[in-house]
Amino acid sequence: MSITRAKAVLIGDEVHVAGNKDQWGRGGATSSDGQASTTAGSSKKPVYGVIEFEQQGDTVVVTGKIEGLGENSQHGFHIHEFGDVSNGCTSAGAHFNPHKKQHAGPDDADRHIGDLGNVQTDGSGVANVNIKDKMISLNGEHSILGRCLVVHEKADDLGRGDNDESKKTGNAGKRLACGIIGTVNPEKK
Ligand SMILES: [Cu+2]
Ligand SMILES: [Zn+2]
Repeated sequence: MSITRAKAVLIGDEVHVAGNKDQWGRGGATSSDGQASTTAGSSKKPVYGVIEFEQQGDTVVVTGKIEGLGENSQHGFHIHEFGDVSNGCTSAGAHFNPHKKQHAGPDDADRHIGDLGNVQTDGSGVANVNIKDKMISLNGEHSILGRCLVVHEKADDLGRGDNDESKKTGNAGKRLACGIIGTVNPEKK
């Protein structure tokens, strides 16, 4: 039976990394002034998002909302190869790329399977995600199940930059948040 629905909960990378206390007070070490090491002097909301994936024929519809990002900005949005957040979003590995292609944009024929481009935020740092993609799948060789969804600090240049990194990562910078893509109850909306 084919899988039709999946979901990922994006959680700020600092929450995953042992020794960093997060904005919710979880995690480990505090600095000498008692402030959480990653949040000292800042009242910024943590990055958090819930993203759903629905297989509709050969298309996967990706919808949801991410909050706590920069205002009016673009953020690289990819499937990374491993569903492992044990050392934060770093352990998710590189972009999901089973055919050894170069990094590109979602509308390019030659791209990493995981290249979903960018999400765009509004004036409150909220991105409403609505992407339709025919390259990712919830089934078969291009299945994204058990892999990681990652949202980045900066805009993905979609492989159009003038440096080597553009063809690998799109120069999207740090991994702000990530979440493992898992199956959900197909009967519950
Ligand atoms: Cu990425
Ligand atoms: Zn890529």
